[in-house]
Amino acid sequence: MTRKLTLGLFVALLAMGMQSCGDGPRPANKSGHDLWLGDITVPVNAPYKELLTQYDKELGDEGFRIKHNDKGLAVIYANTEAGLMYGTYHMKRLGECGELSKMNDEIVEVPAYKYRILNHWDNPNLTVERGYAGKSLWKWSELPGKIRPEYEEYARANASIGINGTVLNNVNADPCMLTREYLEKVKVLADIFRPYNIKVYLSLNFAAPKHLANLKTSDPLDKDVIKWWNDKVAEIYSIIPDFGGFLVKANSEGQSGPQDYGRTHADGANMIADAVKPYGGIVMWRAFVYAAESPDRAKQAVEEFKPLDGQFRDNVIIQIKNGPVDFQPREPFSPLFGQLEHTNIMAEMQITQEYLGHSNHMVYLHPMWKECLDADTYQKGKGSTVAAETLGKVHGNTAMSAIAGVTNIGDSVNWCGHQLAQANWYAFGRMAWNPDLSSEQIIDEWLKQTFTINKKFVEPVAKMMLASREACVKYEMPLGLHHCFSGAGHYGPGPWDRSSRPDWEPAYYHKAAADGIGFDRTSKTGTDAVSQYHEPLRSLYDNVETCPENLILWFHHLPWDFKMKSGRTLWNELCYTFQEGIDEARGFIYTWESVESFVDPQRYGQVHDKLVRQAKDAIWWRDALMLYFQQYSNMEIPADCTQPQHTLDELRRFRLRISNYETPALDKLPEYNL
Ligand code: GCV
Repeated sequence: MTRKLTLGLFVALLAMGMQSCGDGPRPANKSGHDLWLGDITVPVNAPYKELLTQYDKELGDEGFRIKHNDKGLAVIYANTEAGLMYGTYHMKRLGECGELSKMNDEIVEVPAYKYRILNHWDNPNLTVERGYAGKSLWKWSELPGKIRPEYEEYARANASIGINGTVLNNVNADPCMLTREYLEKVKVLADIFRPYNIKVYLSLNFAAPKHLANLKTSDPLDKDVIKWWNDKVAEIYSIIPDFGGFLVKANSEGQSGPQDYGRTHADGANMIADAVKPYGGIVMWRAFVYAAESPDRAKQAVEEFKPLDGQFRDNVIIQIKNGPVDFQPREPFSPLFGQLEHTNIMAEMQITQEYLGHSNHMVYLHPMWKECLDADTYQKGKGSTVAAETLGKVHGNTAMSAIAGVTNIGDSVNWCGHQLAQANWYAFGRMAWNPDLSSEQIIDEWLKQTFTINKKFVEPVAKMMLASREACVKYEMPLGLHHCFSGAGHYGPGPWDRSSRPDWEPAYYHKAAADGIGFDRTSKTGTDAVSQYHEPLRSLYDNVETCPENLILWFHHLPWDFKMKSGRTLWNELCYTFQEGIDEARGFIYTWESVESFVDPQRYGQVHDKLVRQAKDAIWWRDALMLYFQQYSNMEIPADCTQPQHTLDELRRFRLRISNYETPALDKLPEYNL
């Protein structure tokens, strides 16, 4: 049977599709990777496209208009080639989704965010930090000589969803990326991506002057250091004239930074910003900072960055993770989104599923990201949503709006490790183009372009995927629990795990004890993290009566018999919420089985195996957390819940030996009956 795309997005270009490897017709893509069918060339001078001779302000540099001309032909109009390309993809998408009739009305599309960027956490040695789709796509040792077809396929896929920038290497950056040798390799990728309106960026290692030039210091105020960066940036732009700029992780998790020299984040960011400014480059400076000594990691970004508000150059953007801790299945939005007024800010979402079951679990992430973007910070009253803040609308600085997603892409034949995880890559791009699109619309588009437009497939699978994020929250960390992960690769539960740092131990976050569970972040008895939120949120979160129950253990430490809105005790509420997660994960298997006839055997089987593991992991999570917490609560798991299949001792003895660059094989995990 002909199998259609794996990445709906990819549709865009042609009436083509991506397909799995293995039996069945080979795709026409050159890499043999799991990609497009058919010819992918977009004829740039096709008659249905017209470059405008007078600049149309409404469309800007990347937007397009589709309308009928006097001959009744639908024509794409744009100010730029990029706009025409995006318009073509749009038309193709409508065609693939069976929605060409939408072109009966005029269509105007303009991307919401100016910078729509993927972040790769790829290392020069081909490992990918928190990457669960094989090795890095970038084969550095072969470049610049050998060019793999995947590079252009990657560019096309991204262009079809509007991505216009990519940071090629890990934020834990190897200084070698800035050597002439590597820059020549980067140039090759930049040249391939350019026709697709995609700029390359690099993560830099702040100590590069010491590493690469043997300078005694990397102090951002040292004149030799400043000169070194200026010269290095000039060299980069001489090789890659449209280089986008840098992403920086500084003074975080052991990375070097300006604080090593008694300087501030602003000193460091501005030094780099000044170097790239003449070339139009930008600096994305991460706010992911925390120190072991702090009593509350969730507060530290605001504590460090708020005092620096207004001190950053206008080409610096502070890149903030969606939540205040670290990409947990559910966090409240990071309060830093509502705390800066004179500083550009952007959101960083994680597309790779570090904390959501790696590429073993099917979790459609758009609802999680949208929850963050739609959240109201109330910084300037109602309507100051995270989206509005990061679009620059709250403070009237829209010129530098940006959003980043840490990718889930590797050299795996299906690109993302799980056949359905490509939906998250797709969703990120579509969201960056238009944050108002609903989760429903995006998954509908992706499924239609990737599998079939048959409703009997699309409706149940969309429903399943739409439910998957909430199910993951329920079976991993319900009611605001967070960071109960095993230190081994952040896969599976490890509420008992110990580490070299207190804030790397789950007990720092769940605080389970005889008197109850949860992190007290209230104003009177806790860390007062609630006060980093504006009213009415501050009071809402502070008061246990009004705090939303899906975040209650994020903000409150509560007794095991605390009465929940359902009338149950907290203990029972935890048990039953886990149970819902387990039941939903089991249900995903039945849904998938019900659509078997619409999917080729290979993709069907791969997804089925992983859904089975996902449901087993759901029980594993419940067993581990509740058996561990039971030591403190002395309460029983209700008889009508699935009963534990392993003892606490067995689970504690289980060791998953994986690094931060791997996902576990399905047969290396604890066995469970479903
Ligand atoms: C790239 C978390 C991850 C790290 C990651 C870090 C970051 O701590 O576990 O692997 O490092 O976030 O975002 O910098």
